[in-house]
Amino acid sequence: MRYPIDTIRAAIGVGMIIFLTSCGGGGGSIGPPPPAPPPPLPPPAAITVATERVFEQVSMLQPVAMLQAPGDTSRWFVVEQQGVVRVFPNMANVTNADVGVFADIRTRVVDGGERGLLGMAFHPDFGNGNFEVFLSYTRMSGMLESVINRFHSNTNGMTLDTSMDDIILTIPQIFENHNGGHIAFGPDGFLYCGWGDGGGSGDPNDRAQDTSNLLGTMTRIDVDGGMPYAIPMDNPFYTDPPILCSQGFGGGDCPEIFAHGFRNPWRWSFDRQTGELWVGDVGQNQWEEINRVMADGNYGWRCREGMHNHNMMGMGCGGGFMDPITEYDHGQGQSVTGGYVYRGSAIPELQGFYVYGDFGSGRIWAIPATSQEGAVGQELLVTAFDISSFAEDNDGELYVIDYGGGVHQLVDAP
Ligand SMILES: [Ca+2]
Repeated sequence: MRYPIDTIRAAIGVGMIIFLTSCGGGGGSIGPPPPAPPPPLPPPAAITVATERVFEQVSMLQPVAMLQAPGDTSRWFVVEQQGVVRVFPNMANVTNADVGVFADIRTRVVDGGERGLLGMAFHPDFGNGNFEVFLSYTRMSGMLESVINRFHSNTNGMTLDTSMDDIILTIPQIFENHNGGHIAFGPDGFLYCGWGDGGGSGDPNDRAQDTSNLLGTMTRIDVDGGMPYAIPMDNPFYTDPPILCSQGFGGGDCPEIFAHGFRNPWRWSFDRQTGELWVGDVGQNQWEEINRVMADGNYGWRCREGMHNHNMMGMGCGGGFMDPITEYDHGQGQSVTGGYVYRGSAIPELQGFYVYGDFGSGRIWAIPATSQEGAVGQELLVTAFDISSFAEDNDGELYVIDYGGGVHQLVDAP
């Protein structure tokens, strides 16, 4: 099963490009020798990294995320798509005997394909008088829907009580794919959520440009400020009083929306130094893209795919799009997995680079976090992993999550 990808399409017509250069026969001509070519420009500083398998003796089934709790480097939490969150000590020689179940919501979740338990976020004050954890998943409730559910730990952070419903919001899903589902608190303390366009091919219902629903958007809500949540006053469509789209749509522009025009913002993160929001938006047939997302930005889909026109018919296609910071075509990969801006210490030359990868090709790239639209990423590695996610520990070191069931740390290489 190939999961964040709709399908891996048959080889795209990437024909071999043959540069025919004329060969000046040259023999016998008389005259001074041609001037020596100028010396080549020095290459950009090389970034040499490798991956190193870690926690090898911990079994995990189709992991889609791995995270640490705020202020706690002693444990890791692994999110399995089927609906289980496992917890284990952050020790090199940890084995399955050390692994516990933090949460098991398999009876709530419908999984398979792009459905399942897709995201998890600790409240920023978790462990500091607060024991709230938010899970994002798909379920059947008459129809398929995406859900964000708040749960509490009654065991001082050891396990999660998942018996009670505290539903924050739901979004009906007509199609099974493009559910987004990643959730995370921003440095502003608000909960951000990424939502796909609702699925199908080509956004058939034109959702991502329609700001009267939450499909195809990044949302930003204040889960501490009201029931089920409050709207930050600087959200682009804030009104007083706000009319919530807590079931996916409302009467007008949804005040939850932070930015829109996404196809499937599967994985994204905040730069821990600058607070900037970096989003990998999975493309359709041609272009995978990385966006640095600003409030009220329109990131183009379905009018645009990457930096290219896709379908300019329909709402929202008049212009004013934000172009991606970088894109790559389907000769390089098929389904982008957003990563993190590296702010760790183990790989000095990677400092300040945004790291991202591809689920289909296993490639990993980096690009300076200061890049402007249209920059080109530097390929770091070609791995054999199905990269479902990246993880960042509390010290800023990065890990690659293989959907096949492994965790690999990014390490420095000579
Ligand atoms: Ca876009």
